[in-house]
Amino acid sequence: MKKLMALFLSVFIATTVMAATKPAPVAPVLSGTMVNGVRVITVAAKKYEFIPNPIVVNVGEKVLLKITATDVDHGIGIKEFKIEQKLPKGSEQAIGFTPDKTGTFTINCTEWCGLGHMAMKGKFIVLPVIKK
Ligand SMILES: [Cu+2]
Repeated sequence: MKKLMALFLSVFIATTVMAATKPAPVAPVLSGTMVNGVRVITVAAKKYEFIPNPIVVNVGEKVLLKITATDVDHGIGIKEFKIEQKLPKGSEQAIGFTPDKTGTFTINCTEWCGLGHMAMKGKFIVLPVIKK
């Protein structure tokens, strides 16, 4: 009986320690800065990525992406929000919209930009409004 108690206790301690050391889930950090109620996010498109990645916003807030292709021509597409914009090299393009649904969406490059074009993707994360 003592052995059983010892076993039970050691299992209990082990699971408690494991639970305590398990890293807490990291909440995504919102991108950009708020300017007069608009979330303004400066984005760079370059072979073969979008920076920052992911781009994180809140649902229902106005978003302004100020996006520049820095090396060659690129494009940005987020089909769930009907966004498709050519990004001529070196020319900042402003894209404003208000995300109306939550989730994780794929950002695609929409202009052929080289061998890595098909893999040039980013994540666009729309967070739900957290009720307090
Ligand atoms: Cu491309």
